[in-house]
Order: sequence, then C-alpha cells, then structure tokens
Amino acid sequence: IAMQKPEVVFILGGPGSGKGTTCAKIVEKTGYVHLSAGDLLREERAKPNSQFGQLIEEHIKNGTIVPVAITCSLIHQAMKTSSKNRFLVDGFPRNQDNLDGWTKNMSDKTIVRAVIFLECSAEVCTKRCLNRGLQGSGRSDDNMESLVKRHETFIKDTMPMVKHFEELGLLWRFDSERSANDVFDDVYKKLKEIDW
Ligand code: UP5
Ligand code: MG
Repeated sequence: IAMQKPEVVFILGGPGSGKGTTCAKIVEKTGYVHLSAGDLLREERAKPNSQFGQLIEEHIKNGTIVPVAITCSLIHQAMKTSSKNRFLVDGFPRNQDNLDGWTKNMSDKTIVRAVIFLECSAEVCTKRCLNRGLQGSGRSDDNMESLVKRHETFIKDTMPMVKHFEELGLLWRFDSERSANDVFDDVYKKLKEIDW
C-alpha cells in the first residue's frame, strides 16, 4: 500500500499573533509536527556556508518575504526527513508568490486540510513582539522599525491569502487576543473534528 500523502494545516496570523505558541501546544497533545517557515529560514541563515544567509537576513529585518523557492524547499526537506505524516506549517504561505510556488511544487504531494487564522490587532501583536525583544529574544525583527514593516506586509500580502483560503472554505478563524490556553483549546477542538 502506498503511503498516504502528508496532510498539512497552515497557520496564518500577524507578527506576534501566537502562531508558534499555539503550534507548540498542539504538538504536545497530538501527533502533528510543527514546521515554522520563519524558524526554518532563521536556521538556514545561521548556517556558516549558506548561500542565502544574507538575503534571508535582509528580508527578515525589512519584514519582506523571501522568494518561495528557498522557503518551499526548506519546508519540503523538513517534511521528507520527518517520519510523521501531519504537519502544522506556520507562517506560510505569506503572499501570492508563496502560494504559487507551493501549488506548483507541493500540491500533488500533500493535502491541505485547513488553514488556521489567528486574529489579533496590530497593537496587541506589536506589544507582544516588543516585549519578547525586551526579554532577549535575539530576533533582529523584534524592534519597532521592523514591526511596522512586518505588519504592513501582513496586511498587504498575507491578508489576500487569508481571503483566498476563506473562499475555498478552508479557513478557521480564532480570536487570538485571549489567553494562549483559550486559543489553544478552540484550535484543538477544531483539529479534533478533522481527525478520524
Ligand atoms: N504570546 C503568544 N500568544 C500569546 C497570548 N495568547 N497572550 C499573550 N501573549 C502571547 O508569540 C509572540 C509573543 O507573544 C511571544 O513572546 C509569546 O509568548 C507571546 P509567538 O507565538 O511567537 O507568535 P508568532 O505569531 O509565531 O510570532 P512571530 O514573531 O514568529 O510571527 P511572524 O509571522 O512575524 O514571524 P515568522 O518567524 O513567521 O517570520 C519572520 C520573517 O521571516 C518574516 O517577516 C519574513 O521576513 C520571513 N518569512 C518569509 O519570508 N517567508 C515565510 O514563509 C516565513 C517567514
Ligand atoms: Mg513564530
């Protein structure tokens, strides 16, 4: 019997909306594997011999989006090296280029089950990231200048993806200004509904 295609749930939301926090909680309670596109890019940037390190850093600091060929191949590689079959792909696809690259390379290899959208105002998102920066996150984009740009990119480039998935009937919305546990409880309940 051929192995079932890997199943993907995308997680979208503004910078600091709680994507990583929610995914970490889901991983504790389920067999999902968490793949944060941002984390994969930061790992790639940290490799001393990466030919993309500088390009990635420029995009991250400016809150702009890395070309999909790089991001998609990092996600694909991480999926291939995992023994698991269910993935939470966090912070991707962020723009039309990301979506086109995914469709071209991954749509015949995977099944997208749902898209989790964490709704959070720019004010709350920004406060959370600035606070994380003050606590020593070490992230080169946890500063006011980068955060303004990250939010602009989210509204201009990523919100059209949210709309796209809503039109496909794949979008699940959650109010992520609540406590991390409340957000997780609701997301977990919805994930249970597509489990069998
Ligand atoms: N926190 C979380 N939930 C909370 C809650 N409910 N109540 C109170 N506090 C809460 O959380 C952020 C902070 O808020 C933490 O301190 C947390 O404790 C607290 P986190 O869970 O980290 O939120 P998340 O949404 O994951 O925030 P993150 O900063 O990671 O979001 P971004 O989307 O900005 O960052 P990402 O790493 O995905 O991308 C960074 C950059 O990489 C992008 O700007 C872009 O340049 C590049 N990128 C690409 O180019 N392509 C990609 O596909 C992905 C990224
Ligand atoms: Mg994150």
